[in-house]
Amino acid sequence: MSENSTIIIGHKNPDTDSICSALGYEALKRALGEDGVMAARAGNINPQTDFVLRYFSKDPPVYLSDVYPKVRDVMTRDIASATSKAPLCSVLNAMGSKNVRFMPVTEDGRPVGLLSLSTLAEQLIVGTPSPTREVYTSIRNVIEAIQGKTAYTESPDLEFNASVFVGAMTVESFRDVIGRSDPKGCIVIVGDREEIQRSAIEKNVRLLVITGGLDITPEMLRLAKQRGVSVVISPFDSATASWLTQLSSPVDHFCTSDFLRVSETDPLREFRSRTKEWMGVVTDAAGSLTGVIAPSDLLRSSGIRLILVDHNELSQAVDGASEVEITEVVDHHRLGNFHTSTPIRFVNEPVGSTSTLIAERFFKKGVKPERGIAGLLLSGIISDTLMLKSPTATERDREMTDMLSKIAEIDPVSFSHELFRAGSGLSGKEPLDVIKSDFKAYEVKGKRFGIGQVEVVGFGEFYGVRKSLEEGLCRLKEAEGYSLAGLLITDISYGNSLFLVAADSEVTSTLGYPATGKNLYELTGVLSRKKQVIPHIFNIFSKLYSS
Ligand SMILES: [Mn+2]
Repeated sequence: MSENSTIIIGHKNPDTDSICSALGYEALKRALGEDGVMAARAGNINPQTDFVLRYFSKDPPVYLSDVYPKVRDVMTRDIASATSKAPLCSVLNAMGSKNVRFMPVTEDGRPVGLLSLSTLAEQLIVGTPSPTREVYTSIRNVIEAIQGKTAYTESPDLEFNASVFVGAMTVESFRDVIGRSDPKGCIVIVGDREEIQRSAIEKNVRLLVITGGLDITPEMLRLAKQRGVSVVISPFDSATASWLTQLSSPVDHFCTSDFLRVSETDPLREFRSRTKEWMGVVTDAAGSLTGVIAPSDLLRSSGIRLILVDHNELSQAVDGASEVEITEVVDHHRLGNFHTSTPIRFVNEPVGSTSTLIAERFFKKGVKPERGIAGLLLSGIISDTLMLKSPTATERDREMTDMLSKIAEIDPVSFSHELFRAGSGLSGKEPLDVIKSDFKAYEVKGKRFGIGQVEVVGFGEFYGVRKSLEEGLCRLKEAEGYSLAGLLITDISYGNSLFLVAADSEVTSTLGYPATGKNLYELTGVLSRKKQVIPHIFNIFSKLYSS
């Protein structure tokens, strides 16, 4: 999902109308010059829709399992980072100039640590003396840190474990202290105290730092060269030079490896409950550092906008829809509950399909859909109105069917036979797949029910699989806690339906449909789940569970 994209998406368990209206609306918006518009789907393509897409050589829209805002939608990408071996002092300089208090530390582009000013302060100031005496560094790093001038160096790039000694004591004490250390690990920092300088050189320390910008005598320098002792002159006093020598260590000695690692695809809501100060280091799928995320980023809009087609209830919408901005709705179903903070374009008209509404908008805008898009929209109308036989079909659907079939250059009636044949086929499928292929769930008075619909040509095939479908409905009812799970089997050749249900006894006893077998009802002349079945079930639930 790119930044600032508008996603046009139909309901979960998408049917042909919701897929085709989304693709049609995407085509219209692009024709009108709108950028960043993308059709998507919230579920698998059913066999009928698959037939339609193949017939008109169209790819299915992108599948989105959810639209929850993710870290990648709000994270800060343009950040400074430090490589693990960089001297701490230069990293601190960079942090100062960028005015940041955290900096990710990387090795080969992957985050290995996080340097934080507050923990660094603890380490450097509150730390016990012995750890701060120890430095892992190189002579070159020390020179950079103390702004030193080289008098003589040997192996300046070699990294070594150093103990830092400040020669602020008597020669006797100094010999005593340094005598206990490996001279090749000693950095001695001293002013113009020649006895200490001489003593250090005679001990073969690795590095002698002379502070206060004071020069070394030629004799002492000659001795140092003889002994292979590097000598550097720092403009700083001994205390400052000692402190800065600590800062010459590679940054990975100071960063913590215990930091918050975040993936770009992590949902944002996981971070909303964090109350303490935090900073997440963000990586891509390959594990490379791509940015950081902090509490202030959460205030930023994810930039994702949704256009809902063929539904307006959040319970039917793609997961996460409630957490992003919904900018538009184009639908032909009953109104469900959802609220917006700003006015939006909300189109809800009692026509047979959403594809009708999209097709009308094409013509109203003076845009002629290309042949394939006209075919898709025609398919959406045919599918939802059962080739205009459903009582939901209106004059407007008929008119769009005429106009679209001319552009698509197909005969709608013979095409509709192919379309419904492709979509049916009850046998040889998992019963739950049949039930869920076009399934809608609702809630009334805290009770839930769901009804699927399949189109068939004649009921013969249905009776062969009736038992397994009934078992499937029972399983679904239990799993989802429905008071009623039903399947409407609609014979499009005669315009009749059978209604197979698994329901609580108080529901079945009030259904009022003529039974034609156990849990099976005959709904003569019923084609529309939306118009002829759902309102009835709503009424029953409202009365049954009113208290
Ligand atoms: Mn529809």
